[in-house]
Amino acid sequence: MSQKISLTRYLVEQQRVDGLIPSQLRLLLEVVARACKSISQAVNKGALGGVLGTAGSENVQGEVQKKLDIIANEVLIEANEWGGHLAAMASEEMDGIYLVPNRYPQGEYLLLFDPLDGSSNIDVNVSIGTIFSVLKKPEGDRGVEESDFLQPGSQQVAAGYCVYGPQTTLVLTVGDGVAMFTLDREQGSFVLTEENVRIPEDTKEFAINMSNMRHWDTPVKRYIDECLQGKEGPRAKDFNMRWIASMVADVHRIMTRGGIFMYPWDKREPHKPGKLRLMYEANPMGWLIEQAGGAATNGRQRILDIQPTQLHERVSVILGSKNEVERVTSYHTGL
Ligand code: P6P
Repeated sequence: MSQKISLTRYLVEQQRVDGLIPSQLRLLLEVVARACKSISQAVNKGALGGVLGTAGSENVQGEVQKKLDIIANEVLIEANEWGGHLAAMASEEMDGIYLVPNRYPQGEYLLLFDPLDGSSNIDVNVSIGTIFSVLKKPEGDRGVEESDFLQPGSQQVAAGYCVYGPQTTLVLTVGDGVAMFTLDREQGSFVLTEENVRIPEDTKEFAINMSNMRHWDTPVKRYIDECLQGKEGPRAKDFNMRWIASMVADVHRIMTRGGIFMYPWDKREPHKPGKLRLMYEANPMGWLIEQAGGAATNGRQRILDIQPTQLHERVSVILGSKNEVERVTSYHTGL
């Protein structure tokens, strides 16, 4: 049987071979992975763990918080604050940034996360996940401020997600391709199960919430309409549709077999550029998709080139198989 390579060994070898992973970053990634294992345990308990249902509070987005949203957030904060690898954290579930307390050593990284993405699926036992993004703290001895987080996605030094589904799978990039690790519950460790992940440049599968069709902008309506016309239409092929309403699960399917995921701007809240958040959803997912040979835009611009102006800003997201994303983007730009 081929030898199992643990996440720890993978990261040590990546550090040794190409120096892409300084020791502080390797520690950070191992701590985040350990936190995801704890979150996976809590998710798997479900009703038996008393973790289902709402927490009776709202987050900064004005969304009702589920108990597991808060649990996952606390697990990530407590796991990461003492290790000396971080200066501060930011989360979908917290209004402002979280500075590492002075009683702990300060590190050179900033960690951003959506602790539990897809919360609407928690109580119905459908896959959910954790998304995270790592940036470097700007040089200098001054304390970290929120503006230090406002870096384009192209500045990320690591990004990943952990999907809590039939398997618990951690998907990670540090800028040298994408690797997948499956949680071996008997050993309690993540084991390398896929590396150099590649997304097919073409697809026959799109993911979008069709109930919003009447609110979409013309380019999105045109693209989906052409897909729905199938073989008889301009695409000359039939398409399939998926929508799990959990970005992590939809993106994981695309990482595994290709496809295009779209959560575009729509007329319901025209002042908002989109529903999904740039800093801790679109940026990490966009980098992972690009690292696997796909593309990620907001319809007009590469996601990773967007200069953030607010920590919780939203963005229109079109990502996945390169040729499909480029087609949708061309319908927006006319190029
Ligand atoms: P809708 C989950 O709440 C989320 O942020 C993403 O994970 C998911 O893709 C999207 O929202 C689902 O949104 O409007 O279809 O419920």
